[in-house]
Amino acid sequence: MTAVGSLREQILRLTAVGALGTVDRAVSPVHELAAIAHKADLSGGPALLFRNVGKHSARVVVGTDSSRERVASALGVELSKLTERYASALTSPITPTEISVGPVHERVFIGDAVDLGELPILTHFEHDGGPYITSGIVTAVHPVTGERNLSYHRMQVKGPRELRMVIVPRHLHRIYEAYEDSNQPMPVSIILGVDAPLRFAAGTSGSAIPFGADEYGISGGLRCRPEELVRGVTNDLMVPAHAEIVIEGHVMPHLRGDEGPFAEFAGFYKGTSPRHVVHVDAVTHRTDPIYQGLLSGSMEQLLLMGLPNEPAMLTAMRGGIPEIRAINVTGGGLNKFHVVVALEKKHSGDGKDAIVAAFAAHRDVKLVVVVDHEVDPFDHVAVERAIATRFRADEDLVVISGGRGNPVDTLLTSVGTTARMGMDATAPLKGQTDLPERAMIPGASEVDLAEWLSCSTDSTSHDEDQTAVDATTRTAENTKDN
Ligand SMILES: Cc1cc2nc3c(=O)[nH]c(=O)nc-3n(C[C@H](O)[C@H](O)[C@H](O)COP(=O)(O)O)c2cc1C
Ligand SMILES: [Mn+2]
Repeated sequence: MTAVGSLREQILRLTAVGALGTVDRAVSPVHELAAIAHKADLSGGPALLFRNVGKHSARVVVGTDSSRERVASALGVELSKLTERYASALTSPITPTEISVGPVHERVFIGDAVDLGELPILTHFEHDGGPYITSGIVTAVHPVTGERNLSYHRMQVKGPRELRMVIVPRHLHRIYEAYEDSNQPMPVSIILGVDAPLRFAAGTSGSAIPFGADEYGISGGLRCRPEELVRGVTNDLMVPAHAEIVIEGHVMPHLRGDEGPFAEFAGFYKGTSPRHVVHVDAVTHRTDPIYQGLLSGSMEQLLLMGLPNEPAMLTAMRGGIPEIRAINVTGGGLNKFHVVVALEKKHSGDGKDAIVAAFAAHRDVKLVVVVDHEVDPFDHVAVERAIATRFRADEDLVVISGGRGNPVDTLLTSVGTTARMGMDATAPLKGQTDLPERAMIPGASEVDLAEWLSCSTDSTSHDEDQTAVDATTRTAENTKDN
């Protein structure tokens, strides 16, 4: 299967596999929609398409990228190949093509015709300062070098044509500084309503790609064909032709205004602080636009933020330790702080070195668990079992204190430092072990259960059916006990 080509195609694909729920009842964009989305997110529910949101004609979709399965399906890859596809998009990006017209320009509002209040921009948490654009991808170009960037920035709506934007020191900030140095406003386009390849490309951070590496090339690499871009109506920035909505504007130099409060991804409020000020010049959208919502701290946000770290870390770690087979930056660790590493151990020191490599590969990592390569790092029970049977805290635990922590971590010291922990849950190498041999049943791994079960062919009697059911139940119970 090939990758989808737009948010609409992704919604169709979700529908086809029964992973889309539609909501026709009237829903308020203030808290109510977020509450429903939150419930679906917590319970592993479907992506949701809301067709009747407040006074708005636009529909709202949330949760299109809430799980690895959904992302793999949108990209048209096997789940087990997701990280590898991403890694190859990073090393072999595909240059975008520029086309002259695209559906994102079916409706155009310029200057005083713009009213951000027309869009169903959501208010999420109880004490959030008001409506926030949380899934907007911001593109800008460096005024001197011409290098382009795509990144996410939350934006608080402050008026019909005004936003406050949070720009922490990364690539967009570097571009902004160049404009500010010459006292010029920075033109930006804010892209809303795109599919998984674009969303995950925009989430690729500077630790994975240097400044100047074009995120549109990565989205092309993720979908295995070039991104199609159209030029803005009030600026020269290129935007995806098939996006649902684009907001064009400029970020003022030497001007800051209040932004906040806002519930950040770790689930705590960030108070009010001075942030960048955006003036909006135009809004363009498809005839019948779909606004893409995103709940702070949801599985979807954590995945958008965290999944891009996986290929980057994998590539960095393999540079030093080629025996690293797979990694899982886990959902429970907010897709950021915890990593399970599957290692084909060749030397007694490999486990500890893999811990060091993981800390070096990403500064946010606080917990590393290293397991042997036959343990699936995505199988939580198998990982815990490896800890139970192959990890002894007095020898296999590494604790490093005093490193830089992530600012959203509420447990940082007064000078912003954190502690890191590594657990080497690999078995000692053969010949150096006094671990007892693992009990095996000859032939067990080759058994295909279906071949052995007597099941409902026409000739089987009811009694035989019942025996098969009993046997199945017993087998299932035995598996559970183990
Ligand atoms: C949903 C989401 C929201 C984010 N919000 C912000 C934000 O408000 N401000 C910010 O500077 N970074 C934010 N980030 C992080 C950056 O957008 C992200 O790290 C991006 O990959 C940085 O790209 P860059 O390396 O090109 O600068 C957010 C990321 C995600 C996934
Ligand atoms: Mn970048």
